[in-house]
Amino acid sequence: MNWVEAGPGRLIAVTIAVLAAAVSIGAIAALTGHDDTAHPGDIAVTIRDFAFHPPALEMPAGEVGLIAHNADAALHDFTIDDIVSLDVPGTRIRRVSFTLPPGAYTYWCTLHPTMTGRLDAT
Ligand SMILES: [Cu+2]
Repeated sequence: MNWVEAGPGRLIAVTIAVLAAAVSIGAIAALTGHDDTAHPGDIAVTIRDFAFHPPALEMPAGEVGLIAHNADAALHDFTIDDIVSLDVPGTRIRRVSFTLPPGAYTYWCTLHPTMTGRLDAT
């Protein structure tokens, strides 16, 4: 009945391997700064079919939290020139915060320049 005795040892080894993998993934996420958790007051943007939804945003100027959900398979980014650029891999959610002075802006995807939107910060 060796398999009975080997059972728990094997389970512990597998558990340790799984925990080590989980710790590694957590460390990578921390190093790369990925944050896909929405914070209260975040502006939400969805990217779908190579377009931003909504195509226009209004928000108070100042510190802005933006959470972008890329529903496409392709990599996109959310860029406001000289202010922010956020890569959003396919099917992923990414969050970024930045300071936005009052004004009218265009946001766009630098990988697909026909993807644009208008943002008014007051
Ligand atoms: Cu794009």
